[in-house]
Amino acid sequence: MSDLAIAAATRVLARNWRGSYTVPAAGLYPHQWSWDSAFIAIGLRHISPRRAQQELDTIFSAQWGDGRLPQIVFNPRLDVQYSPGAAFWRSDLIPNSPPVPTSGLIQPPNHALAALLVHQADPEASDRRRFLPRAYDRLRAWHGYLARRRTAASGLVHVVHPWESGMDNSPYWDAPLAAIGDTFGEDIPRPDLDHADASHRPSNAEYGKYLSLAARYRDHDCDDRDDGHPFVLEDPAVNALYARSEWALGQIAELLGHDPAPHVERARAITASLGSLWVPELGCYVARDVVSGQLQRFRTVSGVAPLLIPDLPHTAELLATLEGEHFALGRAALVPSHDLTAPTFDSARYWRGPSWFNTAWLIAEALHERGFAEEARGLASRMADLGLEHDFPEYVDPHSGEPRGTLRFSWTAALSLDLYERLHTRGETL
Ligand code: 9WN
Repeated sequence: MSDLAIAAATRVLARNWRGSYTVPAAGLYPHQWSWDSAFIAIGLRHISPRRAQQELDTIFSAQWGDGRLPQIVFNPRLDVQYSPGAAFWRSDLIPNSPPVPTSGLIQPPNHALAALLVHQADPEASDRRRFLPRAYDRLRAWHGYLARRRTAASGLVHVVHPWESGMDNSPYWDAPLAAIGDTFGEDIPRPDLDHADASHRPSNAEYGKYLSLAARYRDHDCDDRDDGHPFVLEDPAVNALYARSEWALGQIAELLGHDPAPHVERARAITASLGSLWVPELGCYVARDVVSGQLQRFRTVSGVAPLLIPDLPHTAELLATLEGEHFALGRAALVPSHDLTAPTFDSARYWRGPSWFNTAWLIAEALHERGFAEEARGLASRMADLGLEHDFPEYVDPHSGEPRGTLRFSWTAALSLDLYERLHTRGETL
């Protein structure tokens, strides 16, 4: 990446900016997405700390009464361009929903980590606008929701829909979705296929299950009290981000003169609970289907994401898994979303093989934090270059590095920019 590249990434973020938030991609994703906004804020802080704060403030302002941060905040004027949209969710009819139309689902909790990084980019600007105290209240309510409504007896947070994991068609979800009889019928709206190749996207069969699960959750008022809900899964990356974000909340608490101990305790408790998802033969964590009790024995990028957590017992094994034949760190383009050697691997389709820039950023950050400086630097600089080379693609083929999905994707631009700034402008060791 060069100055030219910084300008190109900045242009993508300007093009996708909608006045108070950034859309993930102009055509395919025309609304605000929760974990996208947190990743985008991490890059925006280098362009404008004020805009990065605003990005997070906008998602916070759509917080539900129960503390959840919604997967999507809709722009109702663009409703037909994305499915399922505001008319499907009709969130105004659901108790606890905010005044703006949103989805009832959630996405992974990366927001506290983003809020801390945004604050640190310009503490004075943050203090002037009282960003951190405001964010802390919102984030405590958000994590409170996860603890109260989404934590099972195992001590782990569960997702009730593949979309909540952010890794929508991961092989983790194959068996749990197959066990669900209901589907949405034949008439499945797919406006996404106007913007991306069908072979890069989830199948119609998967969409049928996605829609029927979402409709069921909505029809139970999204209240998390539906004991028969057929999809309840514990995902390693969701829990890793939750734990990492609790560590970040602890740091935020300290900066604000509050007691960090409750956050550190919660982070440690999640880390201990994650032990039940560790599979030694695979050398990584896996997801558990709470309904069937079965571990979903696949190697995915989610299963190596716990490397993000300080004091993790399996750090060395995770690095070995990343560097081995399954993820080929340093040889494959970025970090494949799924095991390169698995029969279920598909180099083009969404979360079943292609490498994504947000997970590459998380792994680079994790390697950096765990002290694997050379590996972190290698991944970070490849990521910054690859984004620019292909006009900031949504994901890439892990063998060839060729672009897949849509282009000018916001988190690709934002996170490439972040790594470039840290490596070259600030001279971080990353
Ligand atoms: C459903 C917006 C989102 C990302 C997800 C990614 C994809 C949506 C979709 O796009 O999911 O939320 O329509 O496919 O899987 O991680 O947040 O970029």
